[in-house]
Amino acid sequence: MRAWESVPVPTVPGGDDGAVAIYNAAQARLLPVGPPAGTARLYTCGITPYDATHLGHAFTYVSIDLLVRAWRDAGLEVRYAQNVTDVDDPLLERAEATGRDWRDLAVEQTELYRADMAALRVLPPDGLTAVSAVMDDITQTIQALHERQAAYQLADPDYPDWYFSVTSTSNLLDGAPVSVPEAEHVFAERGGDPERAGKRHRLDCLVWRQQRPGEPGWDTPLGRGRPGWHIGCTTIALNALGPAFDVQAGGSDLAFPHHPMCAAEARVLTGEPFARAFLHTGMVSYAGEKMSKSLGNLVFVHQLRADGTDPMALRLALLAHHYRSDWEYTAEELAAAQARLQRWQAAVARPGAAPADGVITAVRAALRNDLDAPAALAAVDDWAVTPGSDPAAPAAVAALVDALLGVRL
Ligand code: 5CA
Ligand code: ZN
Repeated sequence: MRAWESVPVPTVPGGDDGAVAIYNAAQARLLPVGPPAGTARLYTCGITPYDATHLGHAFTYVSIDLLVRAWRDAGLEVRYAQNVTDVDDPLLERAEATGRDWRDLAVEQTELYRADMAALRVLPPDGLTAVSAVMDDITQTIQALHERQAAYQLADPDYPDWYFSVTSTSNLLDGAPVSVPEAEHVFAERGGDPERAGKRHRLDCLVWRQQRPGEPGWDTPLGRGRPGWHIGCTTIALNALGPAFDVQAGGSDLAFPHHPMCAAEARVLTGEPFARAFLHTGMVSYAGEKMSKSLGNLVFVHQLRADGTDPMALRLALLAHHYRSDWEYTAEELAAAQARLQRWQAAVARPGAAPADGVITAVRAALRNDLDAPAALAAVDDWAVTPGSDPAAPAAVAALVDALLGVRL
């Protein structure tokens, strides 16, 4: 399905040489991501469409947008796929609790998300793929896993669900940011069912769930039911990008088990790695807790917009935090970003200013160095207070800030 309207991205001179590096958790160091030339391939885990778009989501997608923009600045094309998890427990539970059809809820919330992303000038993926639209593909993926002895059906007379066998490939916990004892706990917290009787391994993840009363179901050779969470992203990413694509991105709450599960399933299917690198964004909290749908401590982008917040000020408030840091949103953050936006707007409205070369180099270097947005903002702040008389500089810096930071002044 369609994503959202793109915005033009100005070209900033001098970007063609050099690579973008991001922090690689498995190797605990910075590594270049993307090919030296040609097309970079990115998969971003999309929303589960209820309670969209809160500031945690916005931080994640604005941070990932920096990678897309840095790649483009380095002369690469970007092939970019993103899913919408419109068939999963939390969405279905919310629909049930509020007496709504899950499809209506998903459509409404996806539309809000699109409008918020467009307002924040996040460059769109090539398309959004709803899990509900690819049931045949997902079924085929599970059948292919089954043929390779990596998926099995439970001998449960009521609900013979299908599971992915985590021991069918190299250790799932290799490179995972959790210790073995933690893994089951985190797995259970994030939708897993370690206690389910009859599984071969407690971490085996559900890939196909037979229909329960009141739940949606699709008729497939696996039975009438619906897919588990991870298999949707595995299928959508492989079909859109092929194996060994450059980056899979999402919040750090996906670092386990979601991303390793996707990777393990894909490795069995293709014999190749899934993503070459993962990008995990920090968690935004509010009022002392991680901003989350289950806790309900949410600040919504559409609410701030309706209250008259300039989306560019909001974008600057998000960019003031490095993508890997966890941070707490406060109203003061937004006020500070609003003030910065006004300073920058005044600076680019000057008839002349300090030459742009230095700030272009600094912003570009900061972003190529693990998407260091706070360092990039500091470089623009410095330029804005430096006097000068270069008549071309204000427009050049406005283009720089637009192209690389996505902030239109
Ligand atoms: N549909 C799945 C991914 S396949 C999902 O996690 N959906 S979500 O709606 O819960 O989250 C969408 C994205 O926002 C994910 O990348 C998630 O990691 C990220 N996210 C969720 N909450 C926060 C938060 N408080 N701070 C930062 N990012 C968050
Ligand atoms: Zn995902």
